[in-house]
Amino acid sequence: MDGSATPSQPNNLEAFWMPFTMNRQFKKAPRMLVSAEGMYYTTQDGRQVLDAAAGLWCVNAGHRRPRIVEAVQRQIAELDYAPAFQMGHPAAFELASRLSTMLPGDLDHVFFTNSGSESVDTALKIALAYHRARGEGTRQRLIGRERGYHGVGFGGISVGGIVNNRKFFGSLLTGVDHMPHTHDKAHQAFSRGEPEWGGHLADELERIVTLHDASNIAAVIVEPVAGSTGVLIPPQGYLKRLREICDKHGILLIFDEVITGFGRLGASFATEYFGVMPDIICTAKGITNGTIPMGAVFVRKHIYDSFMDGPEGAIELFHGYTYSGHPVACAASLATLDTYQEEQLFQRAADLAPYWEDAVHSLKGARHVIDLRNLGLIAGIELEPLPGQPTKRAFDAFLKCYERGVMIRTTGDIIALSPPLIIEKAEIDRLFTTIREVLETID
Ligand code: PXG
Repeated sequence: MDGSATPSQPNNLEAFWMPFTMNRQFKKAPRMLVSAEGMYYTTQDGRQVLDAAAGLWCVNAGHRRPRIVEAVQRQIAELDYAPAFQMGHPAAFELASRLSTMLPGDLDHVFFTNSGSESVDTALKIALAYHRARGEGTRQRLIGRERGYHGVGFGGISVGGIVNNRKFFGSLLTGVDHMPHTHDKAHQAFSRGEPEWGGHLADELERIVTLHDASNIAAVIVEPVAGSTGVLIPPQGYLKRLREICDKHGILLIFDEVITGFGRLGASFATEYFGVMPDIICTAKGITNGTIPMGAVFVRKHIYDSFMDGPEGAIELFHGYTYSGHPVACAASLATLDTYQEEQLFQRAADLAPYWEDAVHSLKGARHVIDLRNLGLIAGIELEPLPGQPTKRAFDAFLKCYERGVMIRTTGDIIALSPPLIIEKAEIDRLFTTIREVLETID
C-alpha cells in the first residue's frame, strides 16, 4: 500500500512500543513534550517544565542551542550521508582529532558508534581483539560490577549487574565475573562527594584474579560514577586502586563514561576529575548534547598501534556500524564542543558544584529521605520504599513533580538528578523546594 494512503494518527498511542516505560500506564495518562529551550520543556498542554535530568543525562548544554541546530541544518543540506566503510568524509576526521585533544595522555584514537550500548560492545570487542593481536588470546574473561549499567546490548547486560537483565534475558555472555558494588549505607549515608569508606572494595578484583589467573582476564569495566542504578559515588581511592591492580596484572581498564563524560562532574571526563587513566573510555549522550544519536570509544595509542602491526591489506578491526561517524552527528558534535567551550560549561559546572551539594544536602531530614549523595552536577536522593511496594514512592514523587513543572528521573526508590550545566542557582532552589514539598504530600 502507498504509505500516503494511510492518514497519520497522531492521537493513537497504541503502535509505539515505548522503551523502559510502563506502556499501559503511560498511554492512559500520557506526558507529551512538544518543544524545548534552555532549561525547559514545553508540554502538549502548554506548560513549562524544568528539565532536572538533562533529558536522559545527555542535554548538557541545555535545549535547542542555535549553534547546534544550525550546524545540523547545514550539514544535512550538504552531505546527508557518506559510507562509513572504506570511504571517509572530513568532519569525522576533524571531530576525532578534536576529541582526542580533550582527553589526557595518549587516549588519542576514536572509534565512532551511535549509542552508549554500542560504545560498550565496541570497547569489550576491542579489549578481546587487542589481547589476541598481542599473542595473549587466552585473555578472554571480562569483569564488571554488581549494580553496573552498561546499556542494553548482550555485552553490556552481561558485564552489567542488574538482576532484571538476568531474569528476563537468560544466561548472557559466558566468562564474565562481577566485583561487588561500592554502596553501603551503613558506612556512607549522607556522604558529601566521594565517601570515605569503601576504597578497599577494589581489592575484590585481586580475589577474582587469584581465582582465574590474570592470563585469562581481558578487561575490567566500571562506570566511574554509576548513574542509572541509583547514583553510586566511588569511595575515595577506589578507582586509583583498580588502576593499580589492572596494571599489575596486564588487564585493560575500561571506564564507561556515557553519563560522566562531557562535563557532568565539572571536568571534561571523569578520568580527568579523578586523575585516573583508563585504557579505554566509552562515551555517548553529551557528545552531541543529545541532539543526534552518537557514541565514541577512546583508546590509548598502544592499543590502536597493536592492531596496526598486522598485514597491510587486512581490515585491522572487524567491527563498525553503518552510521559510524555519520556526517550529521559529526556536525552536531563539533557544534556541541564549540558550545561547551565558548560558554566554559564544564568550568561552570565545577563552580556550581558546591552550591548544588549544599542544596542536595538541605534535604537531610526531609520526609521519606534515607540517603543523599552528590558529585559534580549529579544527585541521588534515596527514599524509604513503601512497604511491599518498591519503586512506587519515587514514581509518585516523579508524577507530582511533573505536575508542579519539574521533570526529575527516578530509578527504584531513588531520585536521580543531572540537570543541564546551564542551570541557574534560582532553578536549583526551585528544584529542591519542589522535591521537598512533594515529599510532604505523598504517602
Ligand atoms: N553506559 C552507561 C553508563 C549509561 O548510563 C549506557 C551505557 C547506554 O547508553 P544508550 O545510549 O545505549 O542508552 C548508559 C545509558 C537513567 C538512564 O535515567 C540512563 C541511561 C539511559 C537511559 C536512562 O538512568 N544510561
